[in-house]
Amino acid sequence: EHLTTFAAVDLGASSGRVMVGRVGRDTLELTEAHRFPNRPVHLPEGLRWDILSLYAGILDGLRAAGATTDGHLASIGVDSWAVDYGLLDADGALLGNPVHYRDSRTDGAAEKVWSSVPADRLYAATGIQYAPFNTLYQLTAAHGTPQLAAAKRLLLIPDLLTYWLTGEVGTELTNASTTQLIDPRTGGWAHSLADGLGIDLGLFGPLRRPGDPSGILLPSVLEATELTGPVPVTTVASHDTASAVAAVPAARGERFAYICTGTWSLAGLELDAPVLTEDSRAANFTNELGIDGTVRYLRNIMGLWLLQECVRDWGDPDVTELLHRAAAVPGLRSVVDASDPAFLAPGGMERRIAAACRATGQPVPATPAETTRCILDSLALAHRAAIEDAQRLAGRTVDTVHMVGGGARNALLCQLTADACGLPVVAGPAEASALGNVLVQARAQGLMGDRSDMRALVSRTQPLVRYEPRGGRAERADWDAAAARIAA
Ligand code: LRH
Repeated sequence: EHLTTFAAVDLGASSGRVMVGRVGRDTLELTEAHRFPNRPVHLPEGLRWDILSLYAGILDGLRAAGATTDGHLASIGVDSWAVDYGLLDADGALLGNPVHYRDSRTDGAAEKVWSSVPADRLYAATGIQYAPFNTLYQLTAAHGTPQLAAAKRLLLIPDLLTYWLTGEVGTELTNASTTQLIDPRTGGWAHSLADGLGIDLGLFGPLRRPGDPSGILLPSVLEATELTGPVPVTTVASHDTASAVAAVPAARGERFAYICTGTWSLAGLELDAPVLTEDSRAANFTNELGIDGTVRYLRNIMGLWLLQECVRDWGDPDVTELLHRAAAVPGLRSVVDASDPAFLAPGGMERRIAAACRATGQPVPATPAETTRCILDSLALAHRAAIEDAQRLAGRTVDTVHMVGGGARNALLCQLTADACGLPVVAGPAEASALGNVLVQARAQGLMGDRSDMRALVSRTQPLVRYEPRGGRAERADWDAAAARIAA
């Protein structure tokens, strides 16, 4: 069988990778060419992404990818986390290091926005849930700074990296939807909202959609990577979560919910149209855009960030061993609200979790294993709430929950999620973002049919693990009781 080779650049909050994807009619193989750490830096001015080190990792990765394919790649795609951006000056040079979405500059920015555009009008115009780091609030926080004043262009992180690779500017739509400046009904900019808030939409490059071309590698990039030109860069679903949803291995016609689990848990449904009701806003559901005009109707949950931060505080113990011990701790002793922005900032996570348990009159976890169990129970509970709320708010029912992303490797989290939801969980693929990235490139070259065909190929080729819900009505009531303990 003839296979076509693609490279997927996929940047997560804690590591970046360049993956090589080989695609044929019945083949979808993914191998890692290069993985590199993503280590944000605390500068005196705040928390920043080390974007140059990430870009260097990408060049190294593309060279490593090319070394496995005689220097030939059919195309490259870039995806990363959402909302953050770099600014370019009039010469196209980067102005400063991109600000990390966990930086505190957005403290109080939302209140400032709401004083001129109330939260309900914002939601009606954009369908985006409140999160302090939405680009809209970041730009409000940056208002009047010399850096923003000097900026001629704003490029979201994958668009910035694509610009360095190709010299071309654009704004990819799925990621643009996370700025909270897109109207989800039209897929175009929310002009009057931006005007009212003094945000200059002219800073953004032209919108492009997954599947559109984004240029070809610059000669200097070909030289640095030893690739044989021309190598096209294809616009993928550049929001990592949108790429991951594109690779959910659902069967055609299956009624499914998905949970993209990694640093974050993004839990919800794929819809044809946004849900912009007041109930939906109150439940803090977001309508981000997916491939093919779909809506990713989901809730942001803190995710394994809670555990990653504790593990860092504990001096990086062996996580497999920790999860093993957590599995033996009695369940649902203490839970916290894993959607609470109080857990957003880095540092002192174990202490913050203990404080949340104390404040809700629950036992404070006494060991790392107990804290780990508390975190996983809390995530499972938040997954369940999101999936139940999504069904109610969108008027849908689901039979299966697909868990994709790095957290799909966490058997305890998958099993607890199945138990909490009372639904079977199909776990995998763990590298869903990279696979979605590759599939959209393959489709742009005519190798793929519709979305269902892409998903069927993932399902036929990738190892998946099924978790059946344990326990009956009595156990389900335990989850209700736990939820009641942390209800606001
Ligand atoms: C996950 C993710 C998520 C966003 C967050 C900023 O990587 O893209 O979808 O909300 O990062």
